[in-house]
Amino acid sequence: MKEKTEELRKKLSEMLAAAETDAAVEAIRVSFLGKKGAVAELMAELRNAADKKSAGQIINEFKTEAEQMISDAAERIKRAALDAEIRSAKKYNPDIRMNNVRGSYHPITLVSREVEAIFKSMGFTVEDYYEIVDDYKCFESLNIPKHHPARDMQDTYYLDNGQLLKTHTSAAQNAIIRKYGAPLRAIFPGRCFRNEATDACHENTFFQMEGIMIDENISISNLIYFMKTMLSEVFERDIKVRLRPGFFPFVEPGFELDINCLICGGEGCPSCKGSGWLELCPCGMIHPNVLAEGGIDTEKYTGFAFGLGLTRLAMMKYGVKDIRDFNSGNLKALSQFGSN
Ligand code: FA5
Repeated sequence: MKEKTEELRKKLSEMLAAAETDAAVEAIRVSFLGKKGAVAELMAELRNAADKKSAGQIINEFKTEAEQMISDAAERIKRAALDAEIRSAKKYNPDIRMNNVRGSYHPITLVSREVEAIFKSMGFTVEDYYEIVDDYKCFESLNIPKHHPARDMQDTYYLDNGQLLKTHTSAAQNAIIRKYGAPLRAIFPGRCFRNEATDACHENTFFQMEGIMIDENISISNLIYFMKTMLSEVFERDIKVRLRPGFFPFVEPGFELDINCLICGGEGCPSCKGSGWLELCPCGMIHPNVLAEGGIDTEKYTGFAFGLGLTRLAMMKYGVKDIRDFNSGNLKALSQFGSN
């Protein structure tokens, strides 16, 4: 029986390889698995066989294998037909998308990918986090207890269930520190929401990119090195920055890193609210309370964190004068920065 099924398997394989249509495969299926097909004939032979049991098993194994071979061939033909259809559609209409309009990446996506690549090349991983978080994640884990005046800096959208829309990407710090422990290098871009009065440099929905690095002996020099590298690679030219003290309860010491406004060259315009400088990337050494809340041994490890204003960075990089253009859905304005 074994030789017979081997012979049938070979024949079936050759026939299926030569089949080019559904109908051909179906004919082969009937000739092998149909009522009067090759398998049925083998079964009929079984009646007189001495080794009914083992021969029956061989036939059944062949039947299962034949079913699989036939279904694979049918799938191959279906896929080939679909490919041919796509090819012919492209031949007569090279761009089968709507009215030949090509999509393009949003400038925030472009700038985010660029910054991600820079940090990845320096050993940082890119993490993702929720947009809806709880009070603990957004404030308490960051050394901002209830009723702390620092909460007033971020007018928050609360949901009926007590959760809130994250006001800053720092809201992911605790979860990411807890997830990986130390040493750690991670960035996490994300959308943030604040109840802001909007103007040329403030939106109620905007993007930030948080970065944290925790290890032994991390100091302010490391922080400054990484900020400088990132900015010089994004802008590919020398730009003026200034570092001044800034207060955030989750860092100590904390800094405001401002960039000379590239829209007006520092003269003062609506994009920088007339100051010639734009607040871009507050940063600082992570407060020991925040490290401890994330389960880090504060005797052994220190770290820095920054909160890059990604939407503002895109403004400066692409010369967009009004931040509100990014959320406008205006394709004329948004599609000029890069195509897919
Ligand atoms: C924060 O959100 C802190 N979480 C940043 C931080 C992280 C500090 C880690 C220290 C360590 P701030 O509220 O300043 O800080 O926002 C950070 C940046 O986000 C700003 O510099 C700015 O570039 C951008 N940003 C803030 N609010 C808006 C807004 N309404 N529209 C556009 N961009 C904004």
